[in-house]
Amino acid sequence: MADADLRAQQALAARTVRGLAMDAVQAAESGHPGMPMGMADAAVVLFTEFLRYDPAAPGWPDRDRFVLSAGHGSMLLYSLLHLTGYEDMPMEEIENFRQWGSRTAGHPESFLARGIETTTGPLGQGISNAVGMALAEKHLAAVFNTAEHEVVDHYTYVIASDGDLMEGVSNEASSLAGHLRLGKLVVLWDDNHVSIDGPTELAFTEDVLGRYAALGWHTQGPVDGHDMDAVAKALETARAVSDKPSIIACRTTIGYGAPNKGGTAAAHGEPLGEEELRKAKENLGIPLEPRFLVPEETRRFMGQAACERAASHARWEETFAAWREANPEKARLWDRVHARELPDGWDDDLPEFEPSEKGMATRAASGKVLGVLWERLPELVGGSADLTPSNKTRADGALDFTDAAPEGRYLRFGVREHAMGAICNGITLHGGLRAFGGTFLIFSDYMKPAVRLSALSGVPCLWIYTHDSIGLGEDGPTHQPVEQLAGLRAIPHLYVVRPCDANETREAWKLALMRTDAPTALALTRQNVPTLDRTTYTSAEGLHRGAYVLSDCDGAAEGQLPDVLLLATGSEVHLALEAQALLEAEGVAARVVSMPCWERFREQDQAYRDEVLPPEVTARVAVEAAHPLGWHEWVGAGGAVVGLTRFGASAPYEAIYEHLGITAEAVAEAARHQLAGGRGPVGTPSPEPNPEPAADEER
Ligand SMILES: Cc1ncc(C[n+]2csc(CCOP(=O)(O)OP(=O)(O)O)c2C)c(N)n1
Repeated sequence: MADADLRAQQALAARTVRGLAMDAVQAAESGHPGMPMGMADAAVVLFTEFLRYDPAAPGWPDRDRFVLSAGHGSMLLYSLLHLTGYEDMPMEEIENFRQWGSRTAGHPESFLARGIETTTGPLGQGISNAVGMALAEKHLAAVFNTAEHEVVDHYTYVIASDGDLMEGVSNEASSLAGHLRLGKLVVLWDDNHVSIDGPTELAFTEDVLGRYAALGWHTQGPVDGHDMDAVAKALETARAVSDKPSIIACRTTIGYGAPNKGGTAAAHGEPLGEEELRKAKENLGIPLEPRFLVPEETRRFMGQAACERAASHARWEETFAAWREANPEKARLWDRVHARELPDGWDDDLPEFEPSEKGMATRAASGKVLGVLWERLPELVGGSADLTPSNKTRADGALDFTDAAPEGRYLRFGVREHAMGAICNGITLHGGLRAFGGTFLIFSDYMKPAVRLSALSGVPCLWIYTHDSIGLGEDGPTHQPVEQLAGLRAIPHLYVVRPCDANETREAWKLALMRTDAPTALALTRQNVPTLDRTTYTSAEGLHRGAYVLSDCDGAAEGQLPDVLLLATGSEVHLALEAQALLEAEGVAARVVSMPCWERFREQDQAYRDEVLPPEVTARVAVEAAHPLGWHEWVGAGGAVVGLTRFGASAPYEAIYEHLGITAEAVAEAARHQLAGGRGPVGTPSPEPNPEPAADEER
């Protein structure tokens, strides 16, 4: 197609996108027309000249990735997926924008329609996911490409808004992308000078491109985002820069075409209104009726463009077939990791930990298990947010991923928890890899939005959280999680696993790896905990059912029910066992239930749950060095929870446990109270107010 013709067709397509966005938002009576109208020109150039994709094979592994980081502009993505012929995006979906059961949710959801690479909407996440995708590409290229055949060679393109670039997480991720020289990452920044509150000059006046240059990026612009030649030229330049990620500032007008609302915050997040919509259509040369108009010419052009873009898929299939033929071993690995399957024997002979009273920290056990898995599972990539020695996330001899050694799998995230979360999501979403990220449990708060998105969109990352309680000791209350377990447990689809000893930790890793459609968080101790003798206690494999009877009362074999149930997770399981012994000496029959993963236990059938927690036994005590929130689901309204309703303290951990009343005696006392018909928590300290600040003269 001659250049002038191409531009004319692209302009018509961009106009169609604007029309669809306006109409869909108007029909839904909610949504964001401004961003799709503003970025339609640049996006059409990207989709018709640069992006490599195949609507007939949305999961083609070597496709370019396109991330709409500014997820509120979802109609931009939906329109393009529709116009290029993605099966999941027929016209009914466009017409049902934001309606119950549609694939066209308010913000793009990766699990609702093929072609949506990642769930976006929380600003800053998409661009940070894209860093993970670009990283994954670079690593997989190093692993799978050969001198003869390139089977991994694609770009990651992003459309990001001002809001994306205001969010801290994008800076963290962009900083790492610059450091790692992710040259195939290209960001189109919708530099429209408008956000919700009004002009960006209210709050965002920094030199964004200067900042990105300082982060090690190649920068261009501002270019006129409505000048298709300029956008195309900038994209070409960006692609040619192979040693730095690129950002192109595209100056656009939000709500382009709307005579009154265009260029203002009023176009951002609400329907234009019938009057303004009519005028905008007049302005743009779009017939007012029918709504959702797609001119035949545009449908043909976009279909044709998609076909041309997909030609690279056909070529790739040829290369891929030749590569497979020449590299059967690599091909086997490729098939396995892309299917998210584990290799035969992957869990044979994982470390078995000898019983020991001294025991070991569960973080240490985790490190040992990971050390073995690391060798067996080349799809595992991950690291820590600068706490590698503490988190035990690095296998001996693991190679760091760097620009010079992209075959490395160990990721040095730096002190960037939030970006770590989003990058791990991007890596795992990319396909072919499973990512993990480690930090202290307390700093799960610093990355919670990414953890939430991993759960929402079914991304099977592993979150490795060590230093999981007051048991970390002297670092004090700033570092001691109290409310974090409850917060994480409240995230739907996330498994939160808090193993009680080294062998449960091994099983926790297995559980997490076998879970391929949702994430798992491991909560691990800093301090040593005994390694239980599994000839005395039941097998650690019970962990796979979420909760299990670890130690029953005498007479259980003859069918005797316990008088009281003692429920615990992690390090406090050992307190429950001690309390069991105290009670037994008094003639009280207590059962200890280890409950490492509540979510998993909830999924068991009622019969198993009743077997572990017999409904007849209502005297129940839970112990966990954390906020009691949630435990009443298991102990019942009248049950007791020995937990923490205050912040921790700075001291050797044994002293903290003692002072805060998380002890075996407190558990036993609560059990006695329960058996005497008492209700609720006895033996736990009541919440303490924060200490009064010292008077000035005392400071
Ligand atoms: C983390 C996060 N905070 C707040 C919001 C709500 N929100 C949606 S868009 C937006 C800002 C809009 O400005 P901009 O990013 O420039 O988008 P534009 O108006 O140009 O479409 C905000 C605050 C969000 N989606 N994510």
